[in-house]
Amino acid sequence: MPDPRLTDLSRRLPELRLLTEAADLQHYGRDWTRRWTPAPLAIALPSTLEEVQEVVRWASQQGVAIVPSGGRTGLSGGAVAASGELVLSLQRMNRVLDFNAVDRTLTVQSGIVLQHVHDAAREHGLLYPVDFAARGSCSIGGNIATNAGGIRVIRYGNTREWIAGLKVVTGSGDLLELNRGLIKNSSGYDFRQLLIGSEGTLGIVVEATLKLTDPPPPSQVMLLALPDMDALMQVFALFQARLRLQAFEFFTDLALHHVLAHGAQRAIEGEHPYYVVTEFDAADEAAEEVALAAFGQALEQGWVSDGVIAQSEAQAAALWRLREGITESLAARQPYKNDISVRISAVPAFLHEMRALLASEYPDIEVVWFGHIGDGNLHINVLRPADMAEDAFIAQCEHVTRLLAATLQSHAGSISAEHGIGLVKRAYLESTRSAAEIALMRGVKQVFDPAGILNPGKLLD
Ligand code: 2HG
Ligand code: ZN
Repeated sequence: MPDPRLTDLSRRLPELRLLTEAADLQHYGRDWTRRWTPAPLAIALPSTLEEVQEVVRWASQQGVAIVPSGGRTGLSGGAVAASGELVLSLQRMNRVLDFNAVDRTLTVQSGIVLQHVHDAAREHGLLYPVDFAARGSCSIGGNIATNAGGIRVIRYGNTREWIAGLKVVTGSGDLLELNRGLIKNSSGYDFRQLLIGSEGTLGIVVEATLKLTDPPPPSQVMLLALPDMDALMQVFALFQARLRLQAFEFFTDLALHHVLAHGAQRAIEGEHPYYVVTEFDAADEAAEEVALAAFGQALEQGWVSDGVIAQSEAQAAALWRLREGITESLAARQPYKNDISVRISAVPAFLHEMRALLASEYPDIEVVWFGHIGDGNLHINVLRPADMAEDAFIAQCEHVTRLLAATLQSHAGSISAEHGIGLVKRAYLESTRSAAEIALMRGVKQVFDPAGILNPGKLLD
């Protein structure tokens, strides 16, 4: 017997593609967290924004929760549907709608894959600069929902910086056209920025107008080996003063171990506790000389112990793989993830406290750290030992996360730098946002989504 609510939906929208097969419910009901068992009611794949509006009106009348869904590469459970929700996948709404050479904007449907945005910008001789390892499968709508950051934030900022306009369907089914591509618009509350990072709880992004910029100048990629943790920020300060950085990313020897075991090529011999992959503008030989001089100075100071500079695009890609391949190399272990940030100036003190905490709380557990150290953003991936039950492991990680949240709070940091709060970090939101802020967040949610149907349970409980 088909669910009468779905029969009603099909009657209202006979053209709407709806999936209810068990394999589809599995596939669309989860993201990369893999912790929750998918259990959606059905999957809707609209092809127009009018269909999205009508689905929302139906959901509001029937009291069905909606989980907006893009590439489901999220790491915080923001796209998980484990409680009878309708997954509203934007996958079929994936077209480039417009390129405007004068405004230097690209208008896209929100289901478009990030890589396709990069390609479309490049075809017009321009750059959409937000970039990270999931580029081939994440969608721009998901990037907007989490204000995604990635590997070039140090140069270009987060997704927030690159959104000139949004079309959004609210929880009442209204279509909002936010900012409409304007550069200057001082006309009251900027709902566009409110929607960015709202994790599907205030509205469903259906279209976005993206700002594009000049393509980056020629660059070079360097891998550095560092003898200790303090050297990380010393090298960062030196390189930032001398070079125009595009990226400054770090990982530990344990991260390297996993990524090499997953097929990446070793680039520096020997044992070193920390590594940095950095990319910087290098238009000519003179620029390369400056980089080598900075490296020489770091070597003299004892802040780096070895390094290589890529001699070809292939070698640059191989160096990047050592950093970008980490998540995939750990995926089969279903790590427990923290994604935290502090101000750059607070990184050295925070790192010391964090390392002491992790060492004492996870004595026999592999803890892999890496991340965007030049932005003050660290990823901590905790690996469950084979002989530890999943429940006990999660309980242990949640206990440590509470302690980590307190440490972060004392350094005025954030429990979620770029992956979002979702389900994974909901219990720790208070460590980053005040009670007054959370009360206002609830109030805003009520205004945009009066029936409480948009991604309930994510971000706020
Ligand atoms: C990255 O920086 C991503 O590679 C994923 O944000 C981080 O897997 C992670 O914890
Ligand atoms: Zn990251």
